Amino acid sequence: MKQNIVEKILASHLKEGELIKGREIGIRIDQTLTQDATGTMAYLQFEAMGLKEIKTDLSVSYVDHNTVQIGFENADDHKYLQSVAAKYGVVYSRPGNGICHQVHLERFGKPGTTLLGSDSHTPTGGGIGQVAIGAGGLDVAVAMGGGLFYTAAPKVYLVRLAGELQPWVAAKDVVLKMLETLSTKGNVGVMLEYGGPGVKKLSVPQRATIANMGAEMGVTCSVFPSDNITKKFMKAQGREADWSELKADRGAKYDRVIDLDLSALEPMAACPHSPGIVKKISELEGMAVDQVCIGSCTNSSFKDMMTTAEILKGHTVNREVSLGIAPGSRQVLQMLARKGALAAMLDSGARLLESACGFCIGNHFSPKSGSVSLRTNNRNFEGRSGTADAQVYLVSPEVAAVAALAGKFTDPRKSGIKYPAIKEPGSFLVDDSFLIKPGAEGAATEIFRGPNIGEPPSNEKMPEQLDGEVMLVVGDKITTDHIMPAGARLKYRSNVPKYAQFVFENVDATFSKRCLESKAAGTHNVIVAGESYGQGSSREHAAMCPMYLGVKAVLAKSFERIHAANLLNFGIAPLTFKNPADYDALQAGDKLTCGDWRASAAEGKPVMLKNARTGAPVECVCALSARQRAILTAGGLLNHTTGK
Ligand code: MIC
Ligand code: SF4
Repeated sequence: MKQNIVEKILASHLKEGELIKGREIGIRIDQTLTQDATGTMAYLQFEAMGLKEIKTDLSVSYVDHNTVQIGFENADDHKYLQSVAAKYGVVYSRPGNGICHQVHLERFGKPGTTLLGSDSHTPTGGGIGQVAIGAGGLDVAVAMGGGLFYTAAPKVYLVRLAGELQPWVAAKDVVLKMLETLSTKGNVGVMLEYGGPGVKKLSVPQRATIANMGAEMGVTCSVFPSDNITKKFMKAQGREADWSELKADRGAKYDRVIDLDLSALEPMAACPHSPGIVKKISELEGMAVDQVCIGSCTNSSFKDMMTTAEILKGHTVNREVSLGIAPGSRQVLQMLARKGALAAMLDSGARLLESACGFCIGNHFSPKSGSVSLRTNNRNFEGRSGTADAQVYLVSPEVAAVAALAGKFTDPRKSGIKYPAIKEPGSFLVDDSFLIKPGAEGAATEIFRGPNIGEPPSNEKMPEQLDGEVMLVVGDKITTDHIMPAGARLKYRSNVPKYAQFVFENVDATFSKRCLESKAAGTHNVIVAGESYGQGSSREHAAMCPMYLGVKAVLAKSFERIHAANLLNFGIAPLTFKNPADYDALQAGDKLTCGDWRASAAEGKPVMLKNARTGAPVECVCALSARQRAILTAGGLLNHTTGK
């Protein structure tokens, strides 16, 4: 049978189930990655499951999110992560080594393998030919211990690229065009495969930028072929031995084909407050800009940074603009320093930021009130920058750098600046001294637990009956940033009772307190939502903290993949309305009951709720596999695994 790339990788990793669209499959995971903001809890759960060592080919623990280190909390987490990595056989990437996805692409990504990461942008690895998937920390902990990763066998869409990017048009514009085509919702269960002659015109980092922002479309992953360009990149990283060819069979089938002519694209921006609101730069020209941030896991490769430096060289950043630049990895930073590019950036007036997530997650460099901020990262959700009323636009480094000089949105093709046609280097500077490989001490390593390191929270079994109350009704496209804010709150990731105080903080600041009171009174808390609930980040805290607050169910018109899986993992029922119009009939404060709550879930029957205020039934679907039903009724994956 002719296979596409996705089918080839999935088939060679399939351990349970069949590759029949929509059916649950269990696949073997070759590599895992964690980052500190999700990783600390992932390793605490790894320990709680009683696992003794990792069983993957490679697991890496990165520290890149919480590097601001105000107070002791972040540093406590870092030390915990370092010690736990040494104990269980995980490679530890020290703070300062760079952003997980950028470093993984440079040093570890391997074509044809599977990568599971506790970060929604793990699909960046698709740029090097990996089926790279984002998941909650608990799923990653299970995979580290040798367990399978379960997901629905996907629909595969081919994105057939033709032509070639024109000067000033970037990989970011390709993925913004894709977002315009597919939007940010309705793509659950889809994997994208890029192909066609245009692929040959894209470097590995450009492919990685495109794969990275597949996360914003809600697709499970995006995969590129592994070809000579991939081989050259890996050779330049001193890793030619890890290369293998990967291509679709001629005549392979796809569920949908999307044609995209690279030559026809032009510079674009995603406008506030969604990556899916895409406009051409020519439509935004002239709008004043207050802040520009260049970096993040989407656009911080060597070429992105060299291009930025070349544009800035010999010019001065507009005095009304604050420009921050965060090279994606220590490798990139060291190379910029050696090439003199760092000097060009500093001379122009740029502020150099750490090689970390930083501005992207809003834990520093927040813009001023009501400002316009141009950023090269992947998400512009309201408030994510740390400033509630900032207007964040997502653009390529080329557009960002030109705007930083002009002080306003400028079509770079008309800027008068010479286009910097930077080439990929023939060899990268390889210095792995910030990667600590597990040593001989292994199991004997003592784990460091500072006062910021808590216990993973536990949950009761699913109650037999639901005695529920609607605590909050929210609309469509609620992101995990709405549910569980990051930014200044990030440092509480290892302390669930504290972090839980901030659930829905910017939507309804009373939510957490009300939930705790109602939980104490024995009521089961319920959230009601519209379409595409749980977009964005993979943070399992957006399920774990609501679990701690006594939330037992989320009723929504539809869910995003990672969040739905996280809800299950923490024993919260993700229910979809049989009749979406029932959403309109529900109000906060409504009492919802169900006599055979656990039994219906256990048997996979429709869940019939009763609204005490109206007397009306609310029929919900809980479409789960037998394995998922067992997890839900056990009160979550930790209980299910440990047999509690
Ligand atoms: C993000 O970009 O939102 C994050 C922060 O990287 C998250 C992970 C987290 O919340 O720790 C993600 O994308 O999964
Ligand atoms: Fe870090 Fe931002 Fe990438 Fe998330 S999207 S991993 S916060 S750089």
